Amino acid sequence: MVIAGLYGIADAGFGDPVALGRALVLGGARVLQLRCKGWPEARVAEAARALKPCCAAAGVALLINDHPQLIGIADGVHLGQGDGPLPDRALGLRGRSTHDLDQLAAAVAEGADYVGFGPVFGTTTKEGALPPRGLDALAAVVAASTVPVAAIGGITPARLPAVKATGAASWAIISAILGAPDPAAAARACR
Ligand code: TZP
Ligand code: MG
Repeated sequence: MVIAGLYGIADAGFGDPVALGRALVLGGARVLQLRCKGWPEARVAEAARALKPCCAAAGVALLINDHPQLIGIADGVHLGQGDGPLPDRALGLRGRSTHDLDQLAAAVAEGADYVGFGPVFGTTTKEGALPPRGLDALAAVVAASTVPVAAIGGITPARLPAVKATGAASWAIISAILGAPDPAAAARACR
């Protein structure tokens, strides 16, 4: 499984993450992250188990945000800067959020399979998000990275051509898809 194309995020802040995740897969996401901020781990595990068959059938990599110990029930995990060490490579894909070139270098050195980079543009979805990094910083990270880069933060269909032009392997989008009346249709517009 690879990190490429639309990276959908089933964010429980926007509704039932299982229903949202299925809509994202239907809409052509190639990677799906389950993001349930503040949920107890058992409930996150239950949602991941519910999403796994649909992701497996579509060949979509299912990644769990914030819960490295759940890696075995998905295809991998996505961890932020403060989420501790990456689990063993043999257990699945391990992604790390990064915000600058130093964090990129550290993530590559620790063996991350891919990195997230952002916020590229302003976002209201992530609490405490750093100021926008911009397209030039994204392009610099893409050029320096030896692993796939998933751009994140404020990405919309209108901004997608400029994001793709940086060479980013993947683009993660939350509000422009999950805030739309028909998330599957919105996802199709972001492939
Ligand atoms: N990490 C950096 S920005 C962000 C996260 C989780 C939120 C992205 O959401 P949106 O709505 O696509 O800006
Ligand atoms: Mg985290």
